Amino acid sequence: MTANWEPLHSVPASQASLTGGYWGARQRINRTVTIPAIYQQLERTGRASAWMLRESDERHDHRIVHKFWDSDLGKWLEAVGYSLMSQPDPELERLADGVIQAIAAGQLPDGYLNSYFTVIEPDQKWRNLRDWHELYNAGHLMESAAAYYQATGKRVLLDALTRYADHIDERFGAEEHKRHGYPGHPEIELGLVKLYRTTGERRYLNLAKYFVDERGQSPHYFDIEATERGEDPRKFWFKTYHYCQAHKPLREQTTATGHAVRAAYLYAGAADVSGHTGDSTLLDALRLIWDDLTSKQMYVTGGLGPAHANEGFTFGYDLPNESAYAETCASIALVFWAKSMFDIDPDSRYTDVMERALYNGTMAGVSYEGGHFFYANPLTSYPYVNPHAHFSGINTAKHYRREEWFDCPCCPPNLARMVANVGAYVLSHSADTLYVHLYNPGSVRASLPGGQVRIEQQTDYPWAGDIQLTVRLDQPAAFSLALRIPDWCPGFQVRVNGSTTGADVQRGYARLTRTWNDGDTVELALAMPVERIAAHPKVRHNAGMIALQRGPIVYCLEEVDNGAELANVVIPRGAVLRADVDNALFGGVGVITGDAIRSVPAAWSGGLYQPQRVLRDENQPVTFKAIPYSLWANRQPGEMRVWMREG
Ligand code: FUB
Ligand code: ZN
Repeated sequence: MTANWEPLHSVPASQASLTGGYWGARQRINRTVTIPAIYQQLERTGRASAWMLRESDERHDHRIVHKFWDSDLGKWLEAVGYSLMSQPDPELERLADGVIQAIAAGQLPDGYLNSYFTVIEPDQKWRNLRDWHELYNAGHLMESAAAYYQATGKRVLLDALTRYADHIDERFGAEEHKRHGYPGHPEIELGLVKLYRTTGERRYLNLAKYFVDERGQSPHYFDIEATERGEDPRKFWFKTYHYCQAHKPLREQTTATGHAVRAAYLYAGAADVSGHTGDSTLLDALRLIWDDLTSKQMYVTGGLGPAHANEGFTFGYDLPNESAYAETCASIALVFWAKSMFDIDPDSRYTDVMERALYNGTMAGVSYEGGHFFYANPLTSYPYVNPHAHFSGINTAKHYRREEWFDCPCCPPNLARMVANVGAYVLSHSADTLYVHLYNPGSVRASLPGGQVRIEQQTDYPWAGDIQLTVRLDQPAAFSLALRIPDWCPGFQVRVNGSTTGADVQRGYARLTRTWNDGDTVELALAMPVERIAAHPKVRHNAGMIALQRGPIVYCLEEVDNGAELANVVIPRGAVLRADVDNALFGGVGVITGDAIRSVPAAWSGGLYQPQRVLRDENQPVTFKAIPYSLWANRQPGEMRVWMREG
């Protein structure tokens, strides 16, 4: 079924100036520490120069190790593009231009563009879409090309990637003479849609749609290509195509399944395709999957994918804390998907999740100082004895601090591009409605048919719920300003030009419809109490426990503030919980304090188990301090818990 619709518009990062507050500070750290630190790692590991190697180059065999190196460089270039949009930096631009020249010079005459398969295994191109990430790399480079062109107007990367897209389009598609393949790791769908939006070339959108439509069809392409390689398709190393969401066509899928990053990239790309093609059957499927994911398979932090084995989903309500995988990239992908869903189905059910994943699951992935990263994001950490010490990336006795880099470093540059582009997530707009999703000091400009509108914001969000918005216009204009009333907010008030106004809340947004004049002000007061969050009774890992949340921020206890053995800290049901801003901590962040008890059984004889009748409970009164989960592991190493015992 197709309908006549277009997705809502986002504003590019160039139109958003997040001058201060939470995102202003994080973008400054991203620009000054994270982006340069990642480049150093790209250079140290040979990724930045891989494109200059040639097949005949003897250095190549030990320098190119990953089939998806290009994706890391692509994400870094994309981050640079977004960063340049809001903060010109000639030196950074020169560095990126050099990298881009090398990439373009590495392009083969037929348009093919992939450092690994150009240099290391030139005769293996396109032989294994299931595992070898060629289309995944292409997608990341396409996204970077669109961003870099928008930032600088320079076409070198864009031209290289449109040539590559043409090359791919000639090879894959529904036509008889083309291969009926699609990526094992979705991503190219997102890249092709961005190329389409940037160039207007509809073939790129059609190809993205083809990749979505063909996925999981029979005869199964991954079987066909495996047979062509002389392999038995039944011996697929992961055993099931659920892993890559190719077990059946997407329109027949109802649950979030398999590898979490692959899944969320696919869903985000499919949402974009649905938006631009008006295909409501895709939207119907995505809504079902969204409901499954957000009501049964998402951590309170917006983390996705509990399992290490598949880096992904298991089954409903299976959300272990200590062994959670919850890859940083998966939360970022959820942010992408949520925004794409909102833009075709405007409802705060998407942007509420977007905000949760952004402030918690995503931002936990980078240290406060900006140069260290988490790959997995557990919700409980007991660093001295972690049974999963053999998994890289999880916090273990050896690895419980964030790392400067990983063998598979997909998360750091993903985080850098997300933070650099967060301005694009502040609002969406149609011809007559401006939806404000995120609250942060600064301004965002949007073009409506009546002219440019600039929305300025002043606020201490996410540490306080008062937001002052000022509308800036060249001439009066009639439109609706729709302000998100977050799902965590139990009550709100709106004043327009100082007068309390009743607002019509539709699908989670308070709509103020009027003819706006330059300088009109809106004050939005969102009640932001500390909330004790309980998990669904089927989440067995959280039985009898609560998590603390205030506004969009999920909090945690750390050993450095509360002592060790946090499992013994019990928050009484009636305890008064105080919210403050601690100006001495991380430049000023929200903290929650209150009275708790430490339940320590006295007279423990030393054995591992004892009959309870011989014990006497000794409840020591203590005070506790909780900090934002995203900021854990920035001070002395130690335990951490999001879910705490309640008594
Ligand atoms: O395979 C490419 C990326 O590496 C995935 O998205 C991550 O989960 C990691 O496996
Ligand atoms: Zn990752």
